[in-house]
Amino acid sequence: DFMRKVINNDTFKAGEAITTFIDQTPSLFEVEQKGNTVNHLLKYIGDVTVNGFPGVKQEKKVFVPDIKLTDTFAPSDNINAKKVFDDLGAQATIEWVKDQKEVLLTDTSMRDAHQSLFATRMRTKDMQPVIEVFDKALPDVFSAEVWGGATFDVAYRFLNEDPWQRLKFMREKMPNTLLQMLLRGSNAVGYQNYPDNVLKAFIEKSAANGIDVFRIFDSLNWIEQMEKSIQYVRDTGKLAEGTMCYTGDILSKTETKYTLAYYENLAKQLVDAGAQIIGIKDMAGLLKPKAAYELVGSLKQKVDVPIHLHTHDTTGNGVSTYVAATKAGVDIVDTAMSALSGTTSQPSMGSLYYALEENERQPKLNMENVEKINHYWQGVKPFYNSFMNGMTSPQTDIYQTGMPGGQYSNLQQQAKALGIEDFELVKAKYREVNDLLGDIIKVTPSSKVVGDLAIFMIQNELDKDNILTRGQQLDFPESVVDFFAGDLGQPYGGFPKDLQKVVLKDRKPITVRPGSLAKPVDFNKVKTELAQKIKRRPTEEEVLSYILYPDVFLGYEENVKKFGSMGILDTTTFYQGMRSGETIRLKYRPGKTSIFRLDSISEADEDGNRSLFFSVNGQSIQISIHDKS
Ligand code: 3PY
Ligand code: ZN
Repeated sequence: DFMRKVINNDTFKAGEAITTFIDQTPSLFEVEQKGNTVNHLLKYIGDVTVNGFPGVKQEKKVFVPDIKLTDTFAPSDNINAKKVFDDLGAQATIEWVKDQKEVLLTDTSMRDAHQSLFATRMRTKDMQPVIEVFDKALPDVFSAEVWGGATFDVAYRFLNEDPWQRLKFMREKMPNTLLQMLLRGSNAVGYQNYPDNVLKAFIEKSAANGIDVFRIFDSLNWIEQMEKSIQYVRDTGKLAEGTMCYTGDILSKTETKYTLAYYENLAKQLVDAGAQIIGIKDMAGLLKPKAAYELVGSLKQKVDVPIHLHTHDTTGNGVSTYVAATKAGVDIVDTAMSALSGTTSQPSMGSLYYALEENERQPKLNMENVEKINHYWQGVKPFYNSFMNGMTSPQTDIYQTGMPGGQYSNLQQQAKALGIEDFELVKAKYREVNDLLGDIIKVTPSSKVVGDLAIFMIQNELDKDNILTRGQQLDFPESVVDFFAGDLGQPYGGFPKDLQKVVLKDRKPITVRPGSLAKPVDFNKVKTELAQKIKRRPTEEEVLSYILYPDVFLGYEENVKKFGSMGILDTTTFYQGMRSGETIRLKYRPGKTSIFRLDSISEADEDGNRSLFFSVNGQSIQISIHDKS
């Protein structure tokens, strides 16, 4: 109703709407504003206005009201997980977790939830108000998962943000909450294997910048790919959560591969490797309530470490799964704030709370605070409409497709960008590919292999019957070739040999841990090389980013040079630019607000350039932008 009033408002229709923005605190502001000038901003706004933002529909600029989280929250003096960890260390924290009667929670709103709902596109700016109050509002959670997974590269790639700065900011503002990240074992926060010394340095820097809990998984559940990460985390004194990815169905009579015994065995191997917590990562939401009860119950018997369960609500059964797991003694479960929960994201924190009413294990939560924060997220969500995956109801076919929640919206974007609009077709191919590969664990990056191959097969009209013959003439996507070459490790049950031959052609696959063959990176050499490229001394964190994502990092650097830093822009303008006649207010220096108005846009000249006529605080500025259309 409010939105309709806004849209029908005469001022808005005349293009006079003033887009306001969330107030910045000076600290984030200063970090973000280095080197920003009006011209930088105009260039960025001009570019997005003329050329759009990848994946964003441009026609309609959603007017979003000023969203603020102004509530004050009383400080808590409860003993919580972070306090025990800071005062007494990792082992004491594990004991403390085991002693809690109530089930503990991890809030995934600022990592997995937006990764799974809107392709990881949430900007730090929109998290900031929650970051500022999290410690006070939710002191009794076990942790906040705020970093890692896809958030690292997406920040550089699409948000024009430095993920390390986001982490530093969170650490500074959330001193009383354990910060948790998702680490893809030897693939770190990438899609490929990295040498051991890179992995070690990455873990050390993540720990030093504020990560307390590392959820370590391998996309093929291959223990050898997790041992090093677990060890490196242990060496920092932080918490190593050794994780098994859940696939298949332990309840099914026909399940011969991913059985209860398979998971029990894996959990024991993880504990032997040094894991202090066992994570069950149900990335697709396949763990049915009864299966959760049996799996958690049996793990509680078999290993003496806390069990941390992660699921996605894609099938609609997430809360039931957690209730069953709670009865079986699960120690910690992952939830997101309601507005950012459900479907491909985690189950709702509030829903779980009420589902456990009268249960002695109901989590400790101040629901009034939960609702306030949720209200804020509700306001933020429409900023990201363009990236939503369109799933508005439970998808029980996921029990067959097995596609991770975090992949769903990303693969949809990827397919769309290639002109494949029919996502049902992509899902069907995804299943076919999984069968072809011998039923593998599907989670980043192995899920990307399945997704890439599915899209490739659609594009090349391949199916399971012709791939072995027609495939001989085709170059397969890089991720698929690397997978068959053993670069992601060895899948449980081995590779399908015929297809491996067709994909690899003359390349010989490896059968050992890729990291055991990888040459250590010479950090000093890379640092010199990077310094030459960016013409300044990089930080050690930046050297790591460059090693992980060379092109993405350099692209980000170039954008910062060209456009300055984007933290100042409200999210709607960041993704959609401006419309003729529109005015926005920007605080581009603390205490100083500027009024930007886009007066008009010219037609493109013969070189394809358009002139944009702005007035900034009443002064006319004209800029020229190349129209790429
Ligand atoms: C990631 O690796 O980013 C995931 O969230 C996998 O589920
Ligand atoms: Zn997840």
